[in-house]
Amino acid sequence: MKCRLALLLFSGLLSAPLQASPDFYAYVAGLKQQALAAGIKPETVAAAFANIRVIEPAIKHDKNQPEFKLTLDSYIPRAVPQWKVNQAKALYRQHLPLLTKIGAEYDVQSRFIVALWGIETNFGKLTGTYPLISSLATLAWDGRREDFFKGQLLDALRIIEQGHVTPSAFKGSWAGAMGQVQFMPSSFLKYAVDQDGDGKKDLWGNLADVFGSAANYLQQNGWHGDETWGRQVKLPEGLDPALLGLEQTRQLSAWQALGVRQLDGSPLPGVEMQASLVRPDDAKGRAYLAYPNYLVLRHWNRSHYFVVAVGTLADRLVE
Ligand SMILES: [Ca+2]
Repeated sequence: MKCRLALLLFSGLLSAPLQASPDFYAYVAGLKQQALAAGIKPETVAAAFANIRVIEPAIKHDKNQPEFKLTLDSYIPRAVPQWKVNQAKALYRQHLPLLTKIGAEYDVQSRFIVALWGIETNFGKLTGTYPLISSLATLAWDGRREDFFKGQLLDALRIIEQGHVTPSAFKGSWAGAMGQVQFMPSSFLKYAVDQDGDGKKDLWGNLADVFGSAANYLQQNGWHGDETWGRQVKLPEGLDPALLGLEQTRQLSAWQALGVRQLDGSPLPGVEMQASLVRPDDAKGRAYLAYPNYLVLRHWNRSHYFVVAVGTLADRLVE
């Protein structure tokens, strides 16, 4: 009990800097100096940091552990509910000419663009309302991943400097993800495109830029436009668990020979394709064959849950 009390007191001490905002402003003064030293113009730094403040929810979220463990069985129906599938279908039809053009240009099936858009921000509805410079400065100051967020902050300043967005409209998630497909600033600089050619990469308000940037991200990370992402499969009784994992791949015919089947029990597709076998939850959890595009989606977000949600929505919207 004593030990527990000490821990509580200690964690109380740890949260004390939240109130001590002078520390934050001293830290921000240092950030500004580093930005200037990195070549960001003084007027950009002045404008970007004009209303800087601590974003307490960013610290809270960053430390928060999920309260209970989800499994794919409980998560996927929440992440890909029927209403979202319906909406994806309607928006896919609505934007088909633009999506078809962009899909062809980047050699990416446009259903994956719509799926990423739907999973990331509910088709542009939830892009985040936190002022990005303040969120990133808060997370750098908080210190758990200081170097990472400092790097993202410098990239965010470069985005402002390039004139894609005004500092006051520069908003995102508490973690610094921006716009309708939630790029971190470093991804924005690497992969965002000005698809409609108006001189701005507007991932907040311009759908051509949003779709083009998502497609460009996938293409630049090795997307195979003639392959799907993966599929849920049924494993045979007693399959050697050593066969699981993304680090090993086999031809579909080899998985077929090992007894792996489509979920309905039918044979795997008779095409030559490399695949890994993954089972992100426990031995009773869902199993998937992961094709090379699965790895591209994991580059976007390392969570298997994210990848399976995007893949599932992409499949269901063309059902
Ligand atoms: Ca544009």
